[in-house]
Amino acid sequence: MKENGLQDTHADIFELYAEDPEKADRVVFGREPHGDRRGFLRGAGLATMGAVIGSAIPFHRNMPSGFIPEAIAANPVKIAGKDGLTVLNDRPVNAETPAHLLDDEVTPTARHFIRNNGIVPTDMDPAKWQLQIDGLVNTPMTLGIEDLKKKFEVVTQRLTIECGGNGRAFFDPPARGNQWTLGAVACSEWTGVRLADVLKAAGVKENVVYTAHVGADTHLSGKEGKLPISRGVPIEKAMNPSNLIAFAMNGGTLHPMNGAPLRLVIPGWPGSCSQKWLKRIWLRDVVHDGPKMTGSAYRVPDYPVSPGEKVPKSAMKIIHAMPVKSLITTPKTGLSITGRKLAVAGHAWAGDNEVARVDVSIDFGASWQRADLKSPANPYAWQRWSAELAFPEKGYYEVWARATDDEGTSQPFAIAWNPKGYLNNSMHRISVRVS
Ligand SMILES: Nc1nc2c(c(=O)[nH]1)N[C@H]1C(S)=C(S)[C@@H](COP(=O)(O)O)O[C@H]1N2
Ligand SMILES: [Mo]
Repeated sequence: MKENGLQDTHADIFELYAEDPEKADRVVFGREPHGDRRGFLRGAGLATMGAVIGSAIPFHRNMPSGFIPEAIAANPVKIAGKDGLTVLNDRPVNAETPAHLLDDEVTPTARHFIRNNGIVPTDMDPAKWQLQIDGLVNTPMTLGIEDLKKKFEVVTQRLTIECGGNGRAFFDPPARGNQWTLGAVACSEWTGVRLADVLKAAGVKENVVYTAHVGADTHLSGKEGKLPISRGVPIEKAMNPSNLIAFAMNGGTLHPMNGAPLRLVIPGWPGSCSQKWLKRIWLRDVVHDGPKMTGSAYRVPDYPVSPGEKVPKSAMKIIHAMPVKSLITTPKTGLSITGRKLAVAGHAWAGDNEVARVDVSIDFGASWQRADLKSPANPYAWQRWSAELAFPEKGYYEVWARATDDEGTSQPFAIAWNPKGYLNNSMHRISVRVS
């Protein structure tokens, strides 16, 4: 087991073969732009396959396109304490959860996605952990986890965290960054103290406009003192009573990859606001300018752009709330059924808003059927929806789901393209064959 929790190098290709052989095939074998036949293993693909296998492949010309070498098939990547996640990268570790494994109302720790920007800290001892609250406060504080539990009310909440880049893989033209498909989202049950209570105890000065969050992870370059990511939120958002400084996840300790032993959970906004391995909250009188706060990171154009359009930096504004979105978590896409009826279900969430309705379609959006929708367990918990479908005859169908928030905003069919691949809340669809 390597220090980062992965049991294998070249995790991306291994996992790609395990989860999406066709995509792996394209990556390794190269795509033939014309004709139905893919190329032979060659060039970069051959080198990659060789590196993964750990040696040259003398008879590589005989390997059929799409072939999964046994050495790869027999070696799926495992992250300790995680189950069924698709690993996108191993340095830093990034892994998402297939939609059908997100069916639980409360996402189990083993299924909570991982988005790391740097190297996970090695020392996560909760007994020694200290959180510093400083900057523009009346009383700077240093608090251990036991201090937090003693001094403040401990609360448990189901809170949705979604990466700002979830859905980036569907961008055309593509956007650089982790190619998340659907599963960089989760709603675990978090236990901790309210960020607002801690800030009030420290005494927020009049001139504070933004928080700045610092974690204990280190930069990929290994440069000392260089932070991989340090984001913040406007003080008004920071004071929302749903934000937690969390020391427990689903009734247990935080998973090491999800920020053990202490993290922020700022639901409804990009996951990047929820600093893991939390060491310091610094209150500032300017918009925080830490790594991934400036330039075009976590920013979208302040006007609609066409796909591929160049956007001046000055027009890129910081993302606040995440948009309304839903997932179909049951059944898994690609299902074949013999009857005419099918139960479908999933979750919906809407940034700082509540979801008001979910509709489903089996005819490519020509008509819609209203789904049953539950109220959230608490603010910022995703909401369970379900529907009973009846297919008129045999054939190929797609089930589409569309959530609408309490301001009347619905999920679009098309992606609102932006240069960095954020906020893809286009409708989720699954395929169903009825025979
Ligand atoms: N210290 C630290 N906090 C972090 C990150 C990180 O790389 N380092 N990644 C952020 C991003 S971009 C996201 S989407 C969430 C993901 O939380 P998770 O890995 O627990 O799912 O953590 C955020 N907090
Ligand atoms: Mo993220």
